[in-house]
Amino acid sequence: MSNLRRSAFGKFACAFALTACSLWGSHAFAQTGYQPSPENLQARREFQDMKFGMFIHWGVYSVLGDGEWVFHNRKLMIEEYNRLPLFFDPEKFDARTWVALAKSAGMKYITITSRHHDGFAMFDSKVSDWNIVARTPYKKDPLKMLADECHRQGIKLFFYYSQLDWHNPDYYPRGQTNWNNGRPDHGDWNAYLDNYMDGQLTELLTNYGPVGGIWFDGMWDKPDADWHLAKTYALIHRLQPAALIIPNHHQTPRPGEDVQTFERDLPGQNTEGFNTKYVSSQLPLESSDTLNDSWGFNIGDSKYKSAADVERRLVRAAGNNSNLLMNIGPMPNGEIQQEFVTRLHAVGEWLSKYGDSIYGTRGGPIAPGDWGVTTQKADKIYVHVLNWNAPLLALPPVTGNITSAHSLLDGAAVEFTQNVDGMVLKVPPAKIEETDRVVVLTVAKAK
Ligand code: H79
Repeated sequence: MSNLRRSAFGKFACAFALTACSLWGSHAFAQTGYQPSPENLQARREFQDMKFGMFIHWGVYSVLGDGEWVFHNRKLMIEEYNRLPLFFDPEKFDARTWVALAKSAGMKYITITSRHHDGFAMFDSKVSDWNIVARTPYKKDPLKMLADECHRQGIKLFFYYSQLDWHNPDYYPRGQTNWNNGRPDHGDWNAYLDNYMDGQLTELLTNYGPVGGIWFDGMWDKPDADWHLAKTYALIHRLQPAALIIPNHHQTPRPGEDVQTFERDLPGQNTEGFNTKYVSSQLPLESSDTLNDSWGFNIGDSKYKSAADVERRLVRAAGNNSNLLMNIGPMPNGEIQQEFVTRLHAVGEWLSKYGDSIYGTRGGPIAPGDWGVTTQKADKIYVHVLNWNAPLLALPPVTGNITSAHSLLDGAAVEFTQNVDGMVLKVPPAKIEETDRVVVLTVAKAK
């Protein structure tokens, strides 16, 4: 989605959110009585430990270099869009390179579009021929190659799955993103959910080995529909109990859901106008964003975030007890543009020095502020000083005695005082281009 789109629907989104809240107030559509399995709870903890993931938007839309909403934005007809797969032949796609890039960036998981709102399956689906193997000259299943490679390289793989479908006639009645693209004015909604969608989810959770989870998107297109969530969620948890359900519906989580994700926002912030301010205290949290201003490959988008910007976002996410899922849109030939690669390498370089203060941590005991955030792990509190120019930093009290403080980067001792009112740190002066000054506090175990 381009920045243009985002600014255009801000107001509409608010009205939409209110309606959706009232409709979803009851848990009628969720997996009632859901008790996460031990494997699922373990997977949630592992998810929180990973902290940093790679989001990938890749589909036949990538051919046009105009983002993943191009079908809708250009109001194309079905028979016009049907030509796109004919040109999708990613001869340079190499799963090993993609997974290696994620690893070199310090990312621990990948979430890739198995199908976006165009409904086009980027995997070998028997449910419909609207898929990469049946319709493109490539004829292969990149998700299978990616899954195998992720398993080899120790990266968890999650599948993004759009519940919204602009192509299937059974997605009927159509939702608020509807336009006349040549579909008939009738369709079988139950068949769409129970056969088509659940059928594809069964394929994804059966043919690709252990899957990290399913990242749902697009339910906001029909907020008042019955999405048979209880059935779908139970199916997923039955097929792979450890697979996490991560719905991007921008609403309060419902039973059966395992992670709360926030699109282009930190948890609880709503700068985009479509996120909820409610933050679950139970579920793992995730914040998604994109490395430029588009999700799918956009040839005209050069608004790249700097490596330092990505690092700051990751630190702020961690300080808010959240993961960061950072997106790239690979090119239609299967290559990832150099602008993304250099930035991701730089972030990985940074993480090789600062990763201790991020991976495996949870949000720290001190509320995030403009100055920075804290994370914590075992007997350590990591004070991340992101935006503070004075030599002394005063912080509120924390439980337990601080026995020592040192700079993460060089291990040099950091002067501090602690009393009932809080603590004062003498922050090491910022070196040039230092994104984050991290002071490691060791807390004495309570006796
Ligand atoms: O996959 C990427 C985007 O294509 C997809 N989610 C990310 C991860 C996405 N599409 N749109 N949005 C996210 C934002 C949603 C905007 C909405 Fe609306 C505003 C939904 C409801 C109100 C636009 C206006 C769609 C319906 C009305």
